[in-house]
Amino acid sequence: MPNFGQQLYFCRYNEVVYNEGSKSYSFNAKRLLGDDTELTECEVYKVREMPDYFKCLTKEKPWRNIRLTSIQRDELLEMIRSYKPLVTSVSRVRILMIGPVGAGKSSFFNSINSIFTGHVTNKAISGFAGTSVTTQFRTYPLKDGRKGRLLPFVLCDTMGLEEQSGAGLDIEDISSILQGHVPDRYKFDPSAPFQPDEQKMSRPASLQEKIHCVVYVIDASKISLMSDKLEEKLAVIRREINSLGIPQMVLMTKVDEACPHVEKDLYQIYLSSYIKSKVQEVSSRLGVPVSCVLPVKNYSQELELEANCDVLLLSALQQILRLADDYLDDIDVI
Ligand SMILES: Nc1nc2c(ncn2[C@@H]2O[C@H](COP(=O)(O)OP(=O)(O)O)[C@@H](O)[C@H]2O)c(=O)[nH]1
Ligand SMILES: [Mg+2]
Repeated sequence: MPNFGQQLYFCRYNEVVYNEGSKSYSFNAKRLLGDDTELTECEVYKVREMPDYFKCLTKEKPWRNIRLTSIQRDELLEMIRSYKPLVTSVSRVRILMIGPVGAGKSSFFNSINSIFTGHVTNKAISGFAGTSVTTQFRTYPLKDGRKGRLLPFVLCDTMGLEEQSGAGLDIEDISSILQGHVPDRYKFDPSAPFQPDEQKMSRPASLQEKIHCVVYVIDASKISLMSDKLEEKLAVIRREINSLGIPQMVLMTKVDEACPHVEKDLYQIYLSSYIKSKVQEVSSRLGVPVSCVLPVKNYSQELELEANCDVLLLSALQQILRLADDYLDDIDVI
């Protein structure tokens, strides 16, 4: 007999027909179904108490020390505008975004572009279409203001990562991108990896053309649902990137969808024990340190910029630039 524990109630036409607190249940068709042998459906509901970390915001101090104010935003903006890559031969740091379809890669570019443009824009196509909406390799330089000068970084957007081999972005494609061989607007072919131009391959790409930091983009509410296959694929990619010495970090997107407190008020993000637990989960599943997992909320439905949202996005970018600098510093020594 199935064991439903101590509290099992059966109802028939809204009347409780069985509510004994016994541990196991013995089936009595007459009592339970009124001798109806043509039972077409039986629904079983389980009522669970909300986990504590979901119910409450921590009463202790915030788990990260970032103030989500407009002063902080202005400081970050200034710092990023005046940033110069550590090596003079590199004028702009190249950042590669990798992640499953719909995780928010294109939206991250749009969000950063919006902040520097001064209003919400949607230059990179984002949205849902089952498989990847983005099929081209796109490198997006960003401008400071509509007619402003170029900012010191380039965001590279890729096709989504899919768990099956032969679908989505391939490890060989990633390797070619990292080494700076894939041109802007190259259209990926999921059934065949990028074929480099023989002539171009004979000379290694310059440091300026290579990738200086890899950012995994992961949806906070999907991390628990990530399949073992995709986790394995990510592990292979990580090993390849590690072997090239390129730094890696994680952008954990859609924090608003993951936690109801954060959805209501983004200021609560560093008080949410749930988001903290998700950051730890992402860190252990992807094998990157907790300090390299940055929770963000991309602009998706908003029409106006908000300081708290900007601070999260810009501090993630600041972290990326710091990692890229460490990499360039290392290369320079060699
Ligand atoms: N609520 C919310 N929605 C987001 C966030 N980031 C992305 N989205 C939405 O998720 C969908 C997929 O995003 P997209 O950037 O196209 O994902 P990509 O396939 O990784 O490029 C879009 O409808 C976005 O508006 C976020 O932080 N919060
Ligand atoms: Mg996209």
